[in-house]
Amino acid sequence: RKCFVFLRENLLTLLTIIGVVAGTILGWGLRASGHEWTKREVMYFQYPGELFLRMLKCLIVPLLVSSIVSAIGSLDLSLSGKVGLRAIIYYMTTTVCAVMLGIALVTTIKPGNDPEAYSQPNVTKVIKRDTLTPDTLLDLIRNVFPENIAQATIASYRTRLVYDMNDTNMIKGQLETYKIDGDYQNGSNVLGLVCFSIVLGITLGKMGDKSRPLQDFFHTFSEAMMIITGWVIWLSPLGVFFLVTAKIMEIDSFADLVGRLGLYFMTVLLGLFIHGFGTLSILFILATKKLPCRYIAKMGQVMATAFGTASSSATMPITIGCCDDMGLDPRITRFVIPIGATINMDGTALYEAVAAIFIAQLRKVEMSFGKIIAVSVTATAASIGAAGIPQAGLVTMVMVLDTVNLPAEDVSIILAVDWLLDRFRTTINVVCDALGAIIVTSLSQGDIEKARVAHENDKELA
Ligand code: DAS
Repeated sequence: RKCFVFLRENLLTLLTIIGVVAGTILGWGLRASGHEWTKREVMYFQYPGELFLRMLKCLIVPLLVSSIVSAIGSLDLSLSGKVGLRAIIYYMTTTVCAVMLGIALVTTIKPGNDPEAYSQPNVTKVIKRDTLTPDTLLDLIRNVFPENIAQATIASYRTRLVYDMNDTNMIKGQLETYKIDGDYQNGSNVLGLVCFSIVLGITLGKMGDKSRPLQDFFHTFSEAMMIITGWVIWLSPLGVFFLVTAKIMEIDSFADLVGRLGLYFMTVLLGLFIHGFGTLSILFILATKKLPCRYIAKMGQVMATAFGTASSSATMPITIGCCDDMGLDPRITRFVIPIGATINMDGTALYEAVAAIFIAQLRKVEMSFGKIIAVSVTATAASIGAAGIPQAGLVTMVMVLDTVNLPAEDVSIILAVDWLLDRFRTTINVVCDALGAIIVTSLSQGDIEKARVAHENDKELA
């Protein structure tokens, strides 16, 4: 009977995990068939998965804006200020811990000191339409103030991976730097949308009863988005099945995975594991006085979707749904999860620090203490600026390489294993966001109670 209840409650998660495994098997079989798959043929396999991903991405903007605006509007302003501050402190603490852990591991294990690792670099020709200027940190701040919020969801990058649709060896994506509307932008503009939503939420809160109809609109709109999420989520098993199949098909060789990039791959995985199940668990226990395992056990669907889609933004609606199922205060989760999915990417920060120092080791570049500090700062900034889309961390890596005077095209050295590392770091990004929502809710219980009592008293006096 217990097994039946477990299966019923976790049916979708189990089906999604089966989707990932089946996709891996089919992809492997199609690769082993000996046929030289072109990007176009792979794209046809990926097509159903792409439609699933687009449905989730389509929910990001309406859900993000309506959730943040209605959450802040429904909390009294002093409470939303405290909740926001706790969330930001949690995000910064976990990201800095992740970067420091990554640096400690890569400077101890030294995966790049293996001379043959760089003997046949996977470096592809780089179309440098323009030199990368180091004002990438300024891009980050620039994105906070989008000039047009309707464009805010476009993850506009100076550098991106482009593929030749008829190329059969797709992993050698070309790095292309290009200008966007005559203006450099690097990173995701969703940051701007989050900031606009916070300002609008605070404004509606300050307007009091005058803004009640608009607050009710955003609240209802957010609930409607969550209902649609509940429908889309049932497509996850099929969606991740096709996404994983296509991804496995296009990998030209696994040799890198176990060969020259194997030690680098294991260093990043070890870091993600220690951070996810070590650092985060310790912070969780310190903050909530509870063990995280029973919460993480309820995050199966969230982790499977994050792993299958490699997109924390696309997983965001499912993360919010998971927090609702855990009985968390929706006003807190709808405030902190969209912000966390946008700026809190611990897995990405750890990975960028490790990868940049790994490449520096390959190139025999001396990493002085000052350079390591510079890598820490830019890896943190790059993870904040990275969009929650596949391989966003690889692209913002350019910002970190800039700092240690490494050429942008060196990104292509680690390209061969990035598609798999991306899935692991996205899963850690999402788990960290969900644990953050639980921690902030737990730390805010007292304030929520005080605000509720004050609200009751006001009503009695009125
Ligand atoms: N795939 C990104 C995400 O969705 C992470 C990354 O590319 O580093 O979080």
